[in-house]
Amino acid sequence: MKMSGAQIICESLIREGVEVIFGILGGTILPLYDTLPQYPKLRHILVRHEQGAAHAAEGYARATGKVGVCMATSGPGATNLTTGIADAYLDSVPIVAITGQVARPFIGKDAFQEIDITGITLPITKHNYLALDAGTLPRIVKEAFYLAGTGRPGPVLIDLPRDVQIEQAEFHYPSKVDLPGYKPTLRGHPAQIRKAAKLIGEAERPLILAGRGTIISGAYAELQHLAETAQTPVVTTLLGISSFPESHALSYGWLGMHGMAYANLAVSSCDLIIAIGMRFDDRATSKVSGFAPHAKIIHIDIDPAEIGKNVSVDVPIVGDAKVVLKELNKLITPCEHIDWVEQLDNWRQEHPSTNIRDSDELLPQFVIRKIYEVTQGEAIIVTGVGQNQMWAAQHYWFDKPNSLISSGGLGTMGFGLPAAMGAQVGCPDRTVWCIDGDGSLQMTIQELATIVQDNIAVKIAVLNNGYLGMVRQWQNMFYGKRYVATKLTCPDFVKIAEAYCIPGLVVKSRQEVVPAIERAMSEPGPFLINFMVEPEENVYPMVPPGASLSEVMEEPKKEVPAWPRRSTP
Ligand SMILES: Cc1ncc(C[n+]2csc(CCOP(=O)(O)OP(=O)(O)O)c2C)c(N)n1
Ligand SMILES: [Mg+2]
Repeated sequence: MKMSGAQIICESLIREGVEVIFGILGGTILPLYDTLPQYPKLRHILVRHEQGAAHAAEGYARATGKVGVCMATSGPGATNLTTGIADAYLDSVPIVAITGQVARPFIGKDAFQEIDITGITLPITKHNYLALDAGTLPRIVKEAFYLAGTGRPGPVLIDLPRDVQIEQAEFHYPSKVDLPGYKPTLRGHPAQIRKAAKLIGEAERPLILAGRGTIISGAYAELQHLAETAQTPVVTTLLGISSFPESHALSYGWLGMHGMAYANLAVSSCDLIIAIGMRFDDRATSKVSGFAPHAKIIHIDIDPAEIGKNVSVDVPIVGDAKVVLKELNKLITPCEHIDWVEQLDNWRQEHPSTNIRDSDELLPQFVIRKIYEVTQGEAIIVTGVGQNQMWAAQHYWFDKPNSLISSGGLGTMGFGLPAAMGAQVGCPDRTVWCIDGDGSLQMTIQELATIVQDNIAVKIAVLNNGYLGMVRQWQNMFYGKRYVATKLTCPDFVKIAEAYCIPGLVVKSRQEVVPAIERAMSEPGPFLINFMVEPEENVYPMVPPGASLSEVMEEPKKEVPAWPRRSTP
């Protein structure tokens, strides 16, 4: 049956199970937009800036595990998507970005709004396509979704010249892809898995490092089984948070620059690391030569390019985390590491890392803890970038699988609000809190209009410290306290929210915190709270840049800790 390229795209998206597209239109993508009303199953959410569309597609994908879709016109529309595409690339998030392109006869002529977006996104996509024939569109869409969502997930871009959207072609949707060069390895090599099991059996101080790959593959039960059977403590990466319940007796927080001191000490002392779906990012390892100096390393990852990239490993296993752990668990005999676990418990006592000092000031850590308490740990937390991100990761306790959404690899300010919007669209029955910085929020604040137009019930907590706080912290510690260009004047965020018809409250004291959070929770729609937090608070613990994990700096003692780390086991 013949149809237009635009119709072929819509038919193909429906066959891929797409429910929602985040986008904003323009001349070269108009034929596709003009066709959308024929497909009411495809919900379109009109964002206010294409960066918002890409992050919203990411938020949707990160929260649901499905492929997120964003759409933009050519030229500036397409280039505005690139930050979100790069963010998805570095954090292995499956999205498909569809861009309009000038009509085929104009390509290469510097036509109005022509930009070589496949060239620009070559290094930040898993793959991209310039579709030059409407007949190829079913195959391209099929492949794009397959590539985005399988193996190590990532972004794929489809560039659609305007006349290809209009061109008529036969529509047959392929039932499978034929990509001889792309066959992700899911099953780990049995001999390597046997070697890993042997090392685990011999280890005295084993440690699991769980990354986002554990979440992507849904290996929660397998991870817990391994940890419990081999009595092996679990430390996660920042993006691995919520792969393992943080209230579990074997959970020892997360490692890295702002991870828990006891987690970093555990890495520095263990004799075996079982790294699962993580890539030894420099914010996690800190100085590589000082990383896990006494440990052999087993590295399970679906992407062979990650093996040996940043640290050398003893037993590489290429495969899907869930599939590999299932096999590995068959070979693990129950064992105990009582002294090692006790050692970690002692470190946790001596270096508590997430205590909050008793203070009359409005501390950002206190705000997060109260959001945790009021939401009873049930919310999906989406963060901005900077101190707010680190405090959210430290002080909300994540027990529910896949409940933290944060820009890890790219560290993209402006990620929070649109990603929260996407997460809420993907999970309408969950409470989604966007915990943002005053600087980060201002980078994509225009998406407040989107959440109003589409009634997306995101709750927004601005940790308003009046600074580009994380950079101020570096100036404070490493640049002689010279606060160059980090002081921010902010608008009255409550008035801004009101101007968008979003109710809000300003909070200036500790007493107001809980009532404000409860008020936000009682509102059916979006709500914004502007927390005027202590301006010059620093994030601790901190491993200074260039230092080893064992050189972690803790909060200078000020006052007696207010709360122990956790009251319930
Ligand atoms: C797009 C972008 N620009 C610049 C940076 C560098 N940077 C990292 S954290 C930060 C400050 C963030 O300020 P804010 O959002 O207020 O968060 P805070 O650290 O104060 O909690 C900056 C400028 C970045 N990560 N992303
Ligand atoms: Mg700030």
